[in-house]
Amino acid sequence: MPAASLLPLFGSAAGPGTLGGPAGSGAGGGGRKAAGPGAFRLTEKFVLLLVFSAFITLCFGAIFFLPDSSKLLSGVFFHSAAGGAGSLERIRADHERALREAKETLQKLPEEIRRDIRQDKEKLLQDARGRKEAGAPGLPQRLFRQPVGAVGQEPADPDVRQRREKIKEMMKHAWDNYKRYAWGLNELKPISKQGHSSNLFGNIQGATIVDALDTLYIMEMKEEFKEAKEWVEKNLDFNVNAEISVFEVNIRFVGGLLSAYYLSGEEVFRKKAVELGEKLLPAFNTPTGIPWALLNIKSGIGRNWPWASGGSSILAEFGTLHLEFVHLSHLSGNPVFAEKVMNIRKVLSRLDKPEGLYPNYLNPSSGQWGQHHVSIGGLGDSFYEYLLKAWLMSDKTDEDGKKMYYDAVQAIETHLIRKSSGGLTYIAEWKGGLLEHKMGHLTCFAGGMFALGADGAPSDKTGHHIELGAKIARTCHESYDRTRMKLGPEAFRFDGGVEAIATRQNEKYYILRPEVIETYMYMWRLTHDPKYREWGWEAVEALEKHCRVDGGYSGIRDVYNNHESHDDVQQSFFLSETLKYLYLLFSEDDLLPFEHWVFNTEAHPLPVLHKDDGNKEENQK
Ligand code: DMJ
Repeated sequence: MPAASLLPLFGSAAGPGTLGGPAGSGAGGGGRKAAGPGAFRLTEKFVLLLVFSAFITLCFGAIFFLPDSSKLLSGVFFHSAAGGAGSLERIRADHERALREAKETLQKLPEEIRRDIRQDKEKLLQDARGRKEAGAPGLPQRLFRQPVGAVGQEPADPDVRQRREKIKEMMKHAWDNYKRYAWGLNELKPISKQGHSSNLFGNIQGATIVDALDTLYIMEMKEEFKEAKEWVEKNLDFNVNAEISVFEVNIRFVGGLLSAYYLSGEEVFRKKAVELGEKLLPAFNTPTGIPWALLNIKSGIGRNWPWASGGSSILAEFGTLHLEFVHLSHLSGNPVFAEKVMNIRKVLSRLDKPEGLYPNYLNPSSGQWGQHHVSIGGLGDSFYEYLLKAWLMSDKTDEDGKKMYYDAVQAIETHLIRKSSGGLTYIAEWKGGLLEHKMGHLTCFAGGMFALGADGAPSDKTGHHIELGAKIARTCHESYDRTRMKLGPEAFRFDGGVEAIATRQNEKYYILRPEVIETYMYMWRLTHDPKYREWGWEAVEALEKHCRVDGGYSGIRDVYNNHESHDDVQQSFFLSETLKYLYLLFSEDDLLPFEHWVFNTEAHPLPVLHKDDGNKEENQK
């Protein structure tokens, strides 16, 4: 009963004047006005009793059921009861813990305190997101449509077909031995026939399996693909206490899983890719949002390589997340991934660039460049690659990526690209304005990149970019041809009277790297000049002769030596990149065509997000 309707009755009961006014002046109140308490009739007494007991019930109800009323009661009524000692203990313990935490906080640097606060906030947000999703666990439903070119025709030419078969056989040899001796571990040691673990992946396991998935798929090695998928389903575990390289885990694991999903449509790969992407997010908890190089995926604590100039993050590392993170947003419906990499873009575009060049080191706290070292090889390389490919993957809508790429190429041409007296074009390294006339094996990928970018260059420059690609391909081929084993060294120089030759002992090794073959593949696709297939085949013969061993494929310590000294590592990128690019070099152009796919820097194909497929949003984030 509403309390207001009780009042007139109480007014009457208490006698005139106590609750006077309208209460006593109602139409039905005339007979009671002159009557004393003793004059109540039995029914009236009964009604009054009922009303009174209802009121008492209501008051107690309020005390017990209003929020926090139980605490109030226990404080007021039960304070000195038996539980009191326990709660005092608890209060004391809480107090001591708070004091301890305050002391620890005071010992921290202001920067660490700020970072902790940010991490706590991020965690709260993530928990909130998690709770929101708990109503509908998992990823949004997605209709899988296999992109064009996931499978291709057999090569028409029987010789080409035979060569391609040979490359597939090489893949089988590498895979079978990994399976036999190192199954489930990261890589294979083909001489000692056991597993090899690199600290790049912490204790995440199975790098070779995840890196090889898409190569197995395009080579139609169906049984092997199936067993790899089963391993991923049952064993690939990211809930580990591991400090990992954000870059390596992204390009190999996230990239490998994304490609495997887009080729096969198997949901497990989408789920695992997004799960891993989420684990990488705390790496972005820095004052600028430029991610740490290393991250403990359990604690979410990040740091940079101790050797990096002034605590900097590395250009090629934080600049090589874009393609994968845009796809993670596309597949998860969660914009956070794309936002993180677009912020990297913003930070970079606001910075002054010395001579238009991007130094390899950037401090994630101050947002300032470290040493002014510039390289299109190690520490810089795939940053440039991802600017171009971000534009291509966006179906050519990412205008900022495009502009940054072509401006960078212009600066590279002006300041780094030189011609040797013997006529070889090379890309030097830049150290605070001085050139080091050295080119890394890694830099050789740039031939393919220049050719791939020719199409978007201003119309008078298209041919020039293709030519530049061709010249770099020739130089890199020379670096192979001028060794005894016909495999390229880690770095070669153009000074001290040599051209395209390694002069330092610690630059003479070959670790099954793909970059030169990668450039042959792009040049072949874009020009159909048969010399690129010939050069690719020379590399196959050299790999078979010097790197193939009973237990798989191994790197070589000195490619200028008469005898092989093996380094005893079968790198996972040999299966994901070197063999895949060779296979594509001897395939028809309809397998993974460039209009529909871009390759991440580990050769994992990712589909172009076509505007007309409703992908406009991701492209413009
Ligand atoms: C690969 O992991 C990637 O290509 C990366 O961008 C650079 N180096 C290795 C292979 O050489």
